Amino acid sequence: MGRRIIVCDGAELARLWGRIGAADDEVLTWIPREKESRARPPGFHALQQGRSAESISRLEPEDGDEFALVSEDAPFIRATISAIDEAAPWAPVLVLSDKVDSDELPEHPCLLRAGLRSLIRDDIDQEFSHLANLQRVVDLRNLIEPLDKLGIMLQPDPDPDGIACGYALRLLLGRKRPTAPLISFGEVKRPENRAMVEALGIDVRTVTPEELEEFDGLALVDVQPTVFGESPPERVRSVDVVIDHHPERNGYQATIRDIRPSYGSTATILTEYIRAVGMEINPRLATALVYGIKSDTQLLGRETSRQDIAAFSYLHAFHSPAILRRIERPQLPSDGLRALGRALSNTTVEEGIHLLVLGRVREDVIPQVADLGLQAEGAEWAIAAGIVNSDLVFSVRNVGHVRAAGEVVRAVVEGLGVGGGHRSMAKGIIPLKAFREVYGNTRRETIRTALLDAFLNAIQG
Ligand SMILES: [Mn+2]
Repeated sequence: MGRRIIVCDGAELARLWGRIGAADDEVLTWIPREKESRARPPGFHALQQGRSAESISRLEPEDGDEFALVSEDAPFIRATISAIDEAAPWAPVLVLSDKVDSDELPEHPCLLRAGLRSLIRDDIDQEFSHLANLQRVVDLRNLIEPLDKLGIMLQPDPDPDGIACGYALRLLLGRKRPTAPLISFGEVKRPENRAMVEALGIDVRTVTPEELEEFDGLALVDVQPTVFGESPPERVRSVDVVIDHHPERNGYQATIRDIRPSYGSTATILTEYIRAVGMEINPRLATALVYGIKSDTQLLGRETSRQDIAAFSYLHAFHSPAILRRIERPQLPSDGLRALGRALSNTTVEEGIHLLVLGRVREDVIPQVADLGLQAEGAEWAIAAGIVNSDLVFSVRNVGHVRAAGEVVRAVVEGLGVGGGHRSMAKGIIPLKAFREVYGNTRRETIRTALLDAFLNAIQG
């Protein structure tokens, strides 16, 4: 290991370096400026020959040593770099300066520039942001502490962001399920979201507006009361806490509100809380929050803020890849696999469309088969269709540079059922009754022909 040789331009910058706290293994030197009369900075060794190769040679640089130049003066930096190059031609150089930009520096095979005070400033700003989050948690804990029973309320049909945040808030408040249950006006419906609550062992209770009376306080996460309709139940119009990233709404009271519309997920806010209090983060919690951020930002895609990315990378070290895989790739039941086998046995990709018709299956099999279908050679679109209860349900995937999947699905289901989605993922539902009225029956071959035609038209239209 080589040494770090710090070369400061003048006594003032040397003293600044000393005040920041020099590392033990650093060789501290300074080059006195002209007419500099103040005393030698403590701990620093003066380079009496100034910015010359002789000065640097006196330090007996060896292979492996690294240099840092601390200066706000471009000519000083250029002269000193050339002195270092002469005395130690292989040495890497870090220039620390707020005023001198990279384009004022000479060509050099191994040179980096960074700010000096601005670098410290960024760290300090970061700490103040942790402090603001800590203050939020202190306020939250003080407010909730006296309440016997807190309802942590999620939106109806709770999504991964909401579920993760509810779980995180409960742990932050040091509560357990009986004194702070996760509640919602509607149940967790989507198969992916059910896979999440099952894999993580999180319980979300469905409540009626009347049942809210049993709670001494309400905290809403990833939702604001206005979501509950034009005239939300009386009890949710005045709540204790709202933590959300959707645009701020009026028309309700909240003692503590923390709403950050620039964030891609509420899980990012909860992660900042956890980080600020230095709470231990277990793999289940980290996985829940990682999945919440991923699903709300469509895998850190558009509408992702730098805070979302910071939270994601913080959590990533703690999450469980095994649990995450179970959520994202739920287990396929045997009959689902057999249905897939039959559909694959005579599969073809026609005009870039890979359509797999499964027959009657469990609903969560369908999106997984659609994911798989897109891997077929030549496929730009994959559609997996199956019968669930009295509906024809289909999931759609595409490679991303074609027409938006959501639009295509809306065109396909028009007048027949419901559907929608994003650019590369979508879902449609057509009641079997409506399908039969148009196409005569619901045999596999009929579904296949009908969907293929409808998709060809919608994609080309
Ligand atoms: Mn959200």
